[in-house]
Amino acid sequence: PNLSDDDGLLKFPDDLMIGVSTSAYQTEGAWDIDGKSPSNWDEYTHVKNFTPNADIACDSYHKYKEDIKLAANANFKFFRMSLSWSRILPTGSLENINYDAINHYKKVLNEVKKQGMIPFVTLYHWDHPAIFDKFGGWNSEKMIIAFNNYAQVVFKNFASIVKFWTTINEPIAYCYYEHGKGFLPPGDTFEGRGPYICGQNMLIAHAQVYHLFKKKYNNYNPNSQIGIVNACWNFYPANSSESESAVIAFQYNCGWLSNPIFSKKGDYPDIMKQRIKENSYLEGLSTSRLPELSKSMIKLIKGTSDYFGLNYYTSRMTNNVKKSQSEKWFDDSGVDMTINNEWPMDVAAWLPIVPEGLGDMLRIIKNKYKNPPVYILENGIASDGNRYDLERTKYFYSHMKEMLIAKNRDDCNVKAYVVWSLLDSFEWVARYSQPFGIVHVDHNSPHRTRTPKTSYYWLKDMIHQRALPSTFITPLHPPKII
Ligand code: GBH
Repeated sequence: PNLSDDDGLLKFPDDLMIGVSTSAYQTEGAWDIDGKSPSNWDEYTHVKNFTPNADIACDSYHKYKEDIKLAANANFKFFRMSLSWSRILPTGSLENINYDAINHYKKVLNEVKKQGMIPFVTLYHWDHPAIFDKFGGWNSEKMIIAFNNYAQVVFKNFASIVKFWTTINEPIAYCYYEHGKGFLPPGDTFEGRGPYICGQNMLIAHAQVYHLFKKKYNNYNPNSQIGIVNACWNFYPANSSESESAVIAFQYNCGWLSNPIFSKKGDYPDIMKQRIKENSYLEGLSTSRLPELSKSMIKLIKGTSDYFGLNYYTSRMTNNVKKSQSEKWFDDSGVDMTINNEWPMDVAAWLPIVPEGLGDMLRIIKNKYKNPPVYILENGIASDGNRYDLERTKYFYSHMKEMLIAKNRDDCNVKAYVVWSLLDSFEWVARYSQPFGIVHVDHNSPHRTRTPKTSYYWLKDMIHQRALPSTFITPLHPPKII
């Protein structure tokens, strides 16, 4: 399309905020400092001898002012971060509130505001006091109570400073990898059941915390908002006779925990309930492996998000398959997922680059869930480690373009686009091999020196201009420092 076609379409409307994201465990380090207890991840990385691990990570616990300044200098308006549960409640109990941690986060949050940004705070980005794993972590209902306690302390101390809240980041990714595949702590392999139980406990914990917030803390700050973030991949049928497979895949991925909150009827998607029950009976079980949500639970959960929190990274092709013998949550769908070999690949093997998937996902959300306000809270790639990160810059261009077209042409109610991530940080089991940052961090230096990449300067420029050019213009190397 030429410039005149795009005129207007590629402008950033006034109600669109651009932000940048981090998470506590991936950046803070200071794993045993100022009263913090070991988290599930500290325990796991130590037991498994991760080298390097996240004991220091980006040392953001000490270098937070520099990080916040970097974000502010790039013109970002939202600063998304998470809190470390094991810092705030080291024993998990309300009897031991760690005021050093509270004071630390007060300083951080006030710094964000002082630098002219709006803090967007996630309560739970996958790290919790390690002791909880002794009773099964999120596979136990005890976690629901523990999460309520933690949320209460956080809200009491920070609800007057923070307006934008997220309860849980990507519940399904956590549940699938931690309680299904056993890749992540505590390393359970409980496929076919673990993820469903974990997902249900998180959903209930989320809903209770939403209600707690609305009842007691909503007016600490006018127009506060609280919601959940789901990672949604988009699905394309491998051929036209398989179109149903893409619809089903959506329900097992995005719909699983979105339907109970955003649909009119509530509850898990019908196709999930039906297929998992059928599969369970075929396996000789007398009840479904997917736990049931009672009527009162369905009611409790419905509507518990002030916005649709969306992390979008990638997409898959789908086709129908017969039920396999193994019990895996995705097998229950009867859908197989593949990567189209025409899609360019990121260095992360799970991440083919499919920008149109973001636009299509936004249109699906609009049509399925009555056009809720959407906060895109993560979007990014790990390629490349280079400071002249052309691949990443192009990725942001193509995804922001899709987002703007969905908003400006199709009236999708997108309110925020938040980049993942500010820093090259601890990328979970991939350690430091997948640098998602727009700022390079030298993990070999004790200073963890930060150097902005080309994508950082490019984003700064775009946010300043509040419009994208109609075609991608290759930025200069080395970046022009503005
Ligand atoms: C997000 O999850 C997370 O919220 C964020 O913390 C993370 O840094 C970011 O993505 C980038 O990865 O290698 O086959 O075991 C995205 C969902 C779930 C995708 C785990 C990668 C591991 C796939 N992620 N998954 S594999």
